[in-house]
Amino acid sequence: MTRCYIGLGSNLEHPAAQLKTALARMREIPQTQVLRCSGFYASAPIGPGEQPDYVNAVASLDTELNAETLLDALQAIENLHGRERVLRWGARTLDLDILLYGNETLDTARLCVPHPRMSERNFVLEPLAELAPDLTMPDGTPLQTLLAQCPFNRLHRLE
Ligand code: A4P
Ligand code: MG
Repeated sequence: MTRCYIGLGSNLEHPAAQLKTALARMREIPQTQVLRCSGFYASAPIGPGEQPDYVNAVASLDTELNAETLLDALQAIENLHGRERVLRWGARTLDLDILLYGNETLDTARLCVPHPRMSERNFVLEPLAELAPDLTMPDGTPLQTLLAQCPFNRLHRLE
């Protein structure tokens, strides 16, 4: 069993509803138990052009799946939400990122774990800290240290 943290994000077509449906679908992933989800946070978009605000959250799960198979399952859910990959960091109906896969560090063609940009993103670190305030990253850095160093980006908890 591997404890994982998944980042959820949406800024199109009723983002909070996208996240709720995505969570329900994540509960159907085989050999996997979704444990908890953080509150939902409204966050200012990081990315090109004019985009609506995002809704972001983090969920914890335990899985027997290897990281690539878990990614396949998450991408299948993104596709069910009509995710179109047009522009990097462009607006999206649903983004599911593997933030952490146990204590592993992965760097393959398909997967970089820990998610390479998570330490600069308060819309990832704050909901993660809600679930696991005492977490340490695979390199030994405490989550609280990353939070203290994280650049400010407008964020507010919705529910
Ligand atoms: N990939 C590599 N590592 C991972 C991982 N740990 N988890 C690969 C998931 N996927 C991973 O992803 C492109 C490829 O990354 C995948 O095919 C997978 O093999 P994508 O979802 O198609 O594209 P993307 O999300 O546009 O690219 P990227 O670089 O992952 O974007 P980010 O860094 O996730 O940023 N602003 C706010 N406020 N809130 C947000 O949630 N999100 C983004 C996306 C930008 N701005 C945002 C937010
Ligand atoms: Mg992504």
